[in-house]
Parts: sequence; structure tokens; C-alpha cells
Amino acid sequence: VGSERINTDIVTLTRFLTEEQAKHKEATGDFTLLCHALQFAFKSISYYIRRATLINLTGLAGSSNTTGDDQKKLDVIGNDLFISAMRSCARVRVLVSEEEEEAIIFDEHPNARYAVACDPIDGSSNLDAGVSVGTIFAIYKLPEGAKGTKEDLLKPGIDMVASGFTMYGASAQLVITMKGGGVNGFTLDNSFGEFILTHPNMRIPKKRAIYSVNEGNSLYWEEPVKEYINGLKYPGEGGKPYSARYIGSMVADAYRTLLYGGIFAYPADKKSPKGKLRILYECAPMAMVFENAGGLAVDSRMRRMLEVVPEHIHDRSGIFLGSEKEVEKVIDTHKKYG
Ligand code: AHM
Ligand code: MG
Repeated sequence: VGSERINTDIVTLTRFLTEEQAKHKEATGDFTLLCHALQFAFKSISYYIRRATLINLTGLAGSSNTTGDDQKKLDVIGNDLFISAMRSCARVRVLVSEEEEEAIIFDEHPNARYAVACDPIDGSSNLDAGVSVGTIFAIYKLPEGAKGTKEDLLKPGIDMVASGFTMYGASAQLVITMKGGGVNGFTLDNSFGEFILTHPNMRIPKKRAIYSVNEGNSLYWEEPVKEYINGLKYPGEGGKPYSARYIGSMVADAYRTLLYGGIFAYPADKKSPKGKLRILYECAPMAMVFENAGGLAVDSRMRRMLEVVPEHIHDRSGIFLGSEKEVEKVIDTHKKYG
């Protein structure tokens, strides 16, 4: 092996979860089991995405989902894999998926104590080009006496017990955070079939001159957004303009932002006054990851994203998330407009 040292003390996600559980004396193991089911969903979705072009899984399924998007074949498969993992672990009472109009209630598990929201394959317009997509998830613990209805998920993000996402890119990257904890990143080792802890205690840089937004919407932007983005591009005497990076997959744009710093934005605008991204399974879980990594996340009214309460399970919001200093700049610009 020469001078290279081989790590023989590998922290797999399974080991990480076991060690986390041991820290909580009152833990029953339910949350750990739920995470094992999540882990399997990520592995299987990753498997099908990698093989998609080879086994005729590209293209449309011929159906559309609740928000009217045409469903891709992989959207349907990802959704089915996710639902079946959540059902079979028997720890989930309520599940909201982007691909399902109504919340799914697992009546066969009346005593299950968790509710989950997910976007099984986010960014699916990128799938056929082989560009990164991802799965986003949010986990809530049901309060004592909860009825097990969709209302159990109409809660602010601060109520989440855990959230995260998996990006299916050059490799599958899983990022997970738990209430009051840090953010940890794992890489799927395909030969082991295990997620390996490769990015312990992730911290987003305080600032970085990169912005990520669909500039094709700028015609519809409100004044503060125009002013803020223009300020990045035309910084004035001696200033250096920001770099633009936009993949069009929230998970991939957010993952890069988490690692490198900068800002990701999908603002509400004149065409979409409520924004595009969904609160429950896109905005809130990402906001939790960013806050726990030392970043910030606000909506288009400059409210803390994690305090926004959805009225309906598929509600949308504008969002700005990223490095502390960059999001503060967004907030300052908006303040000027009152
Ligand atoms: P989807 O859930 O239908 O895949 O849409 C969500 C995606 C995000 O991943 C991404 O940030 C955004 O939509 C891109 O939207 P646009 O193509 O308008 O820039
Ligand atoms: Mg989506």
C-alpha cells in the first residue's frame, strides 16, 4: 500500500445512526429504523437513476402529478420506492410526497410516531440529460394524541426532528441533520453498498461570490430582487462581480452552495407571487440543513424560512438560502423597500 494509509475504521451511515441513538437514552430505535428505510430508498433510487438510459427509464410516464407537471418514468418509480420504504418500516403514520395530491395515511400502522414529507426526485427535468437530481426529506415527530392526518404536517420547519437530501451526481451524496445537531455528509460507495461518512460536521463558508438563480425570470422579479442581483453583477468601482452557477436542480445547486458558500435563490415574482418551490419538501428541509451548517434561509418576505407555516401540504414559497453574509445582504436590500 506504500505510504498511503487505508482507513479501516470506516463510519457507515448505519454505524453513525447506531452511535447517534446511543447518545439518547430515551430513544426507542424507531427513528433509527425509519432512517434505515430512508437509506434503502436512496440506494434504490440511485441505482435506477444510474441505469436509466440503459433500461429504458428516460422520458415521460404519460401522467401528470398534482401540480400539473408531466411525470417522468423515474418520478413514478422514485415515488413508489419511497412510499414502499416508508410503509414497510412501520414507523411512519403520515407521508406527503410531491407526486401525490393527498397525504398518504398508513392506517395499518396506527401507532407509528412519525410523519414524513418528501420530494422523491427533485429536478427531474434534468434527468434525461444525466444531470444531477436529488431526493429531499423532512421528518416530524407526531405529538402525543396526534390524529395521524395531513394536519400533522402543516407545521413550521422548526418542528422537524430531522431533514436532509440525497444528490444523485457523480456519486450519491447524502446530507442529513437532526434537531439541535450538526450537518453530516455521506458518500455512497457502490461496491460496499454503504453510505460512508465523508463530510463530518459540514459548515457553510460565511461568504462567497457565487449566486445561483434562474435569471430567465428576471423580467418578473420585484425591485429588491433586481437591485440585489444587479449589485452582485455590477459591484461598482473596484468591486469584483460574482460568478453565476445554476444547474436547475435545487439539490445540486444547494449542495454546491453548502460546500462552497454563496447564495441560492428562487424568489417569488410577478408571474409566481407565491414562488415555485414547495415549503414542506423543498424549502423547509433545506433551510434546516443550511441553518444547522451555520447559514441562513429566508422567504421572499424575509421571514425565517423555518418559521413559515404552510396552509396546504403543497404550498409554495420564495426562498433565499446560503452563506450568512450573503443572505444578510438580501435582507438589507429588502429592508430599504420596507
Ligand atoms: P420539480 O420539483 O418539478 O423538479 O421542480 C423543482 C426544481 C428545483 O429542483 C429547481 O431548483 C427548480 O425547480 C428549477 O426551476 P426552473 O426550471 O424554473 O429554474
Ligand atoms: Mg420536485
